[in-house]
Amino acid sequence: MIRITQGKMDGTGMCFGIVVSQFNRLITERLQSGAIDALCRHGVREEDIDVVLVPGAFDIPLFAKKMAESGRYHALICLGAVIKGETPHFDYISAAMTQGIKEVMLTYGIPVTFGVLTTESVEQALDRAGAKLGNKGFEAALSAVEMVNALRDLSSRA
Ligand code: INI
Repeated sequence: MIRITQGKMDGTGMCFGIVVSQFNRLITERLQSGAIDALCRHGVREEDIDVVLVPGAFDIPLFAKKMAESGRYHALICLGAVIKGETPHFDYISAAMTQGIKEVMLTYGIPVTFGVLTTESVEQALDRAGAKLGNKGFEAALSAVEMVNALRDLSSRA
């Protein structure tokens, strides 16, 4: 029989850390609200959500690492907005941040989801932070809940 593992969308009893960049705060505060909304709608209690504000997207991996090290969180959610039109070092910041977030996830073995927008313009970022194209913060939080449950399911079968 084929065994299919898919995480449930139920965050009851789980604890989440959210690392949010303050750069482009108009956008990241919307991602943050989206993520908190997603968690609360899926059974997570407000007291089980910790938000850490960092200066910019480049700084996210260090704080994600510290939070993962603490052992307190079932998953972490990383939120930010790097906008190409505003920074000549867009590629460096995006690459370092992406790689850093991935490293934390694989080192600590907990889901560290990626809700960092990398866009050409502020308009594109706003579209993905609750306007025309959904809210990537909400999606990153949902993915975190789903992955925690999928990992549990997988380890219960091993
Ligand atoms: N940080 C961002 O999150 N988004 C940006 O668009 C951005 N730009 O444009 O430079 C940005 N820079 C700051 C960077 O992430 C760090 O906070 C800074 O270099 C200090 O480490």
